[in-house]
Amino acid sequence: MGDSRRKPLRVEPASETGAAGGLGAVVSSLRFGAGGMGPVRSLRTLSQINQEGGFDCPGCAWPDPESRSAAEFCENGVKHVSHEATRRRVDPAFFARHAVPALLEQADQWLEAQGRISQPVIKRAGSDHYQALSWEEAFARIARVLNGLDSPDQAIFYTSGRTSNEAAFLYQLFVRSFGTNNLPDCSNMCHESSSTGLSRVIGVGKGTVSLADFDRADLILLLGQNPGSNHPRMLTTLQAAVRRGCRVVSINPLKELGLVRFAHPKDPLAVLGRSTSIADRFLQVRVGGDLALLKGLMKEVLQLEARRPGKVLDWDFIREKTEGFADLQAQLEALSWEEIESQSGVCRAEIREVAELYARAESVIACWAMGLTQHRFGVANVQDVVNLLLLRGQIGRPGAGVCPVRGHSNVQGDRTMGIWERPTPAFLDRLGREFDFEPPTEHGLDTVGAIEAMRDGRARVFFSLGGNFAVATPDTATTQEALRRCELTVQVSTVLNRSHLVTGAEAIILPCLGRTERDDQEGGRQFVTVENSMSVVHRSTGHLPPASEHLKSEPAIVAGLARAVLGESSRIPWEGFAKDYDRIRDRIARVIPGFDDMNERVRRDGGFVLPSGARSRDFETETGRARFTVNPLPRIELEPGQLLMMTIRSHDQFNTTIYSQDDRYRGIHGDRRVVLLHSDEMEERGLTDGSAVDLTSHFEGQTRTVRGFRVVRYEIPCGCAATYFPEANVLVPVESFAEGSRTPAFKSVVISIAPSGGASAS
Ligand SMILES: Nc1nc2c(c(=O)[nH]1)N[C@H]1C(S)=C(S)[C@@H](COP(=O)(O)OP(=O)(O)OC[C@H]3O[C@@H](n4cnc5c(=O)[nH]c(N)nc54)[C@H](O)[C@@H]3O)O[C@H]1N2
Ligand SMILES: Nc1nc2c(c(=O)[nH]1)N[C@H]1C(S)=C(S)[C@@H](COP(=O)(O)OP(=O)(O)OC[C@H]3O[C@@H](n4cnc5c(=O)[nH]c(N)nc54)[C@H](O)[C@@H]3O)O[C@H]1N2
Ligand SMILES: [Mo]
Repeated sequence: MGDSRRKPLRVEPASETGAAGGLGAVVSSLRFGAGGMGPVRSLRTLSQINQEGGFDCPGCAWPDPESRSAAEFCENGVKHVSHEATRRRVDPAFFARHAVPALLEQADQWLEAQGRISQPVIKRAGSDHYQALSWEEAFARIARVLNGLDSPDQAIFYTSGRTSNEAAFLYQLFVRSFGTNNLPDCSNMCHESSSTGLSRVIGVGKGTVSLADFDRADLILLLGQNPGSNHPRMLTTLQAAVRRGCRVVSINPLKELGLVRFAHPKDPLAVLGRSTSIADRFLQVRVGGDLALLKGLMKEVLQLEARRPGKVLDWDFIREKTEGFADLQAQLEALSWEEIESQSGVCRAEIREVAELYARAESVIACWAMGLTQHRFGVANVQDVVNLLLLRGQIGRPGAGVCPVRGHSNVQGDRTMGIWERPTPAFLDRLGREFDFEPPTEHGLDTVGAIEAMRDGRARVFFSLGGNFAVATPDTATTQEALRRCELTVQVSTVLNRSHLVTGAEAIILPCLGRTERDDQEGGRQFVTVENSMSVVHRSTGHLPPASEHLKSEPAIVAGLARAVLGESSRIPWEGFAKDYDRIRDRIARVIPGFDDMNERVRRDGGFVLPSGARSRDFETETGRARFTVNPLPRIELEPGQLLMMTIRSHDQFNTTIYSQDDRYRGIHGDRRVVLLHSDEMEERGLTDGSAVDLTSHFEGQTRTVRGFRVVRYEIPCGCAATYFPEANVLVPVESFAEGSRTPAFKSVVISIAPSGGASAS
């Protein structure tokens, strides 16, 4: 990661970056696909993405349309798939050549590009090298350490969001049979604020819309989301909506290109350069200014109602299906426009325009992602979105509702399967009855809690089913130090990453099959299932030959480990589960509501939809009503010179997997260690384009610093800054998280900036 390898930074004006999608995307995805996999293999693989009988794209959780095109994938899906289908291998010879300390010097992008891990390996205490070991030895070793702990709660079992329903169900069953609820997952860092907020106010922690609703909505709000890069297939849905007259409003500190100009890559006209503008209104909110903005919108809506009584609010719905309206009304009336405008950074006239659009629309969908959830007030953000919709009864009817757009392709399914540190008593009861044991009832550790427990020596073993914990988490220095304190760290992975190098005294890597690969077990060829962002459960079947003969599937790894740890006395038929996943699904059907006849229903084309009361206004809250909530409007207090910084994804990464140093849609090339600033903020500090700066974050008297970032002039509100995830994670304090959901506040980091080499300002 030394500066000698650093490429020159090049920034293009946004007007020259072309349209999102279009020819640029086709060229970029084919270049990537052919590069890693070879042209024939890549065509064969790509033709199976998101098709009936094919595999679910690991890229994101956006649903597949009923009438699928032959190419139901996007530029970024191609990158994720070819990353997995690469021909390069990380084998024991690789580890013999490269000692762990030497690998630690390499950049993340280099590590991930080394290819698929081909055999189980172990780094013994005191050794600098990983060496091969058999699966039996690996399971036995892990079992010995786990069974030697003073308490099962000294072990942590993390999950990333690509794990299938079958693997996730077995995993939580194993972990609870072992005796702990320490099941943190990437969801803790992602949509936990959505799950928490939605459960409180509408009785279910998931979205309420289906893809068909997008064909009927006449207004779609996009809050804190960049679908052009992170959910490209969603642009196709939005484009179709726009073409039939639906309005789209983007609420974001950045004017993301995908929403401004979008050319469908498979649309010939688009290749010739004609593009659709998707968002026809853009509210450039300050980072963290959404609560003020949403309250401003609601205040205007109440005014419109006062002018046209009975024409704007849905009084029948409010009376019959909700509670708490009067308190919300009182809060909104008491708020001053001065406060709303200064906190949101958006003027009243612009807020009124969008409020009028909202008041006139028949059916409204609100979509959001990390721009709302990863804040100190992430849960409140989500609850205020619901408040806005409830005013006009925009939940639980066609063309309307909430749509938290999920990240990892099965992050929603993993939670449905019981990957949760705070399981409900009802769930534990059903699980215990089905498998004849007593699951632990005490709540376990979430992601932040896991870091703290390892840091403080309360946890001694860290096991990870996928993901890249050492890099994806906040407070990189603290987290990595915490991991190093463990006795044993274990990673179930496809490709090499930094979490294999930042280890406990002993470390084991268990290499697994990926989505694209054939899964042959004693009971024949297997498929797995996943649940998308809209609660559709469907099959995913890989077809490529496995990257190595030594790989095991995730369900087989969990089953093998469970037997080794729990011993012959465990009456759960682990071996049978690994042989035939239908047997796992039969149990899921008996334990988890909504999965009856899972094996039969999931074999139907398109799978099946999980039931949800909120979709039919049957709100499963304590009172059976949807709840208006009064969320206080926090003051964002910055000292002179300080900025509020968000950490965001570039176009060319999947979370911690970095494909290149470019961010094509934002016109930034060659460097990711950059900070985006408004011209006025640069001028005030005497900074010019490309100036080298140090960034220091401030939290409860603590400071954290990264050095040598370069300044990029950008259209971002004054008082704000943006950097890339994960390069800036060092600056995010582990104790800074959302109230109520404990989601790290990755998008509200208070920083100051100083020229590199100089003294830190403020
Ligand atoms: N290609 C690709 N696809 C992905 C991923 C990937 O890394 N690469 N990651 C997957 C995962 S796990 C997830 S969770 C999703 C993430 O998808 P997104 O949530 O779209 O990802 P982020 O880059 O974190 O960006 C959030 C957006 O929120 C805006 N934002 C930041 N702060 C605020 C704020 O205070 N208010 C408002 N209104 N907006 C704000 C940013 O400008 C940015 O446009 O994508 C998934 N899909
Ligand atoms: N600053 C900042 N930090 C953030 C965020 C942010 O916006 N800003 N976003 C947060 C969010 S939304 C999320 S979801 C987390 C993501 O956190 P994680 O899910 O932990 O991280 P990923 O980078 O998605 O994990 C990538 C690794 O998963 C492994 N992998 C890939 N496919 C498979 C598979 O099929 N099976 C197995 N077993 N392993 C596989 C590969 O080895 C790869 O290196 O990061 C969070 N961190
Ligand atoms: Mo995520």
